Amino acid sequence: MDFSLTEEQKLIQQAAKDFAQTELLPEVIERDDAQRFPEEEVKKLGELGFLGMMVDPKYGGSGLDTLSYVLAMEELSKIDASTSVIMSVNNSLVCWGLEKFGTEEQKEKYLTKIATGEILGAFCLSEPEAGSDATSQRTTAIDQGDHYILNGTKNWITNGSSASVYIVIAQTDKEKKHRGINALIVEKGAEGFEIGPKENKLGIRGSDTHSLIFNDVKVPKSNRIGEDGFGFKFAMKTLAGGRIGIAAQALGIAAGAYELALKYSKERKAFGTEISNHQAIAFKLADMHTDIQAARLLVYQAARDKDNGTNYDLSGAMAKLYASKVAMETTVEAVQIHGGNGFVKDYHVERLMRDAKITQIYEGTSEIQKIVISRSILQ
Ligand code: COS
Repeated sequence: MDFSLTEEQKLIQQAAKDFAQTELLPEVIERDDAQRFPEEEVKKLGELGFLGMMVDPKYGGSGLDTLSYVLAMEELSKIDASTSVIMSVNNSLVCWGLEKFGTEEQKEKYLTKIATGEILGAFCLSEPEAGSDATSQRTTAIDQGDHYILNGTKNWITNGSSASVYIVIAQTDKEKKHRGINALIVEKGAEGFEIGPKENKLGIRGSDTHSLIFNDVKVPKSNRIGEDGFGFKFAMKTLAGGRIGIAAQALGIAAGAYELALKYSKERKAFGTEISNHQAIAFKLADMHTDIQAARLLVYQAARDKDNGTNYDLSGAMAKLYASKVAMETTVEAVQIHGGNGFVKDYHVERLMRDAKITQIYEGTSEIQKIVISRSILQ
């Protein structure tokens, strides 16, 4: 496996690193505290082409590969996982699905604006009673000839209030179970579409997470993505790629916490020497470094699989499962290395620890990844 980066990939990585340092770092603690959406920062991300990284330039995207996207996600997530999830959802859950399965009309109308960051997109699958058990959709999209009537509630939607376009998964024909599900494009402001209150979260507090309520919302049939009944497969295929983005986010969170812990351990003194000279700390750093590199290889491999046209259901699930575990473990150890300072906000690691947890939950919990992995190896 050769993961040597091209000049272009190195440039993207550096651009993301610079952006994170100059644009995200200065107010990241305040945004987390106040649960403030990074509006200006996201606008700039769009201008730099980070919101439609893999989209064909003819639809306003940057035309880059998945590995470039992963490199950018990693760098941004080292500093600000709230901003990186906004970017991840826009790229992998909205742009990718629209470009791959949308009609030309849908691409021209929606993708071109979402890929440039002029507007944001959201992906709406989870419900109060259908998160992991995604086939049990209670939201209904009843066929009325030339349109659908959408009713139901979606939960924990990233970009919930900041998006302008929502891809909503809903059940059209209950008898057909998952084969009766559709994916519909719903515009903000549609009559009967209400944005619920913002969630008060443990981590990624700068991203806006909302429930969404649909009350007899009329959606034209031209806004359905794919054939009738394609919605569940659409969601699964889209999430398979989304998981690579979240794996990269987890990797970045882990790497960010490790870098802070490494630096701190060389500055902080205890028992007459820098704490990095104590084996108790040095061994923690050795474990963190090894785990992060192993996670990085899995994440890059999944990205490569996607770029090479190889099936990435398995590699993406393994990358997410492992990188999110490493993110959780590494951030806990980074707080430990910082001691009392790790427990206060100024040192950033407590935030990274809070942010890490969601990577084991969203876009398929770790338990769901194990279902995907075990089914794949046992088939
Ligand atoms: N790509 C394409 N199709 C897929 C797929 C994939 N990665 N995974 C499943 N499918 C298809 C199957 O082929 C099957 O279709 P057919 O019956 O036409 O062959 C259909 O989807 C249903 O699959 P399955 O029977 O495996 O469904 P299960 O109910 O057993 O659930 C899991 C499968 C658990 C993998 C799925 O429900 C899942 O991923 N859940 C987690 C959802 C999630 O990530 N939620 C977070 C919300 S977004 S933040």
